[in-house]
Amino acid sequence: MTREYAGAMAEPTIFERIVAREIPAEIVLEDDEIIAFADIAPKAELHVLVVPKTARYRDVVELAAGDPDLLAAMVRAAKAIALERADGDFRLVFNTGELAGQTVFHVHAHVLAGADLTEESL
Ligand code: D5M
Repeated sequence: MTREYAGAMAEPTIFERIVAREIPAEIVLEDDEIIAFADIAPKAELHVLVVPKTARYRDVVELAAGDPDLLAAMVRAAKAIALERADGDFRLVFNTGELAGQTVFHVHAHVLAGADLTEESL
């Protein structure tokens, strides 16, 4: 896989390795730009990560500045997954920065859905 972002000397993130099929994941949606798979540590009945295949963007702020269409495609993918796998409603979370709990520095959206979401809200 071609490394495209500024930190090309850095180790590939776990998500690049999933895109490259180097490690397994339960993939629920994939197209040319996006892959979506089940979170390994689910925090809701449905917990899927929507991830652009490009590793160019570390977080949603960089993505919004660099490729807003790709950000919009992530939101559309989230809605499609929530419609297919839950009732269509969902929570979209972008942890942005270490102090906000971001652990993987390859932009990703957490799509959370299911009945349990109404028990605890932001
Ligand atoms: O979210 C990073 C998320 O990535 C966190 O919820 C766990 C998840 N994760 C980590 N490794 C894997 C694999 N191998 N498969 C599926 N999900 C994974 P953050 O917002 O950066 O804290």
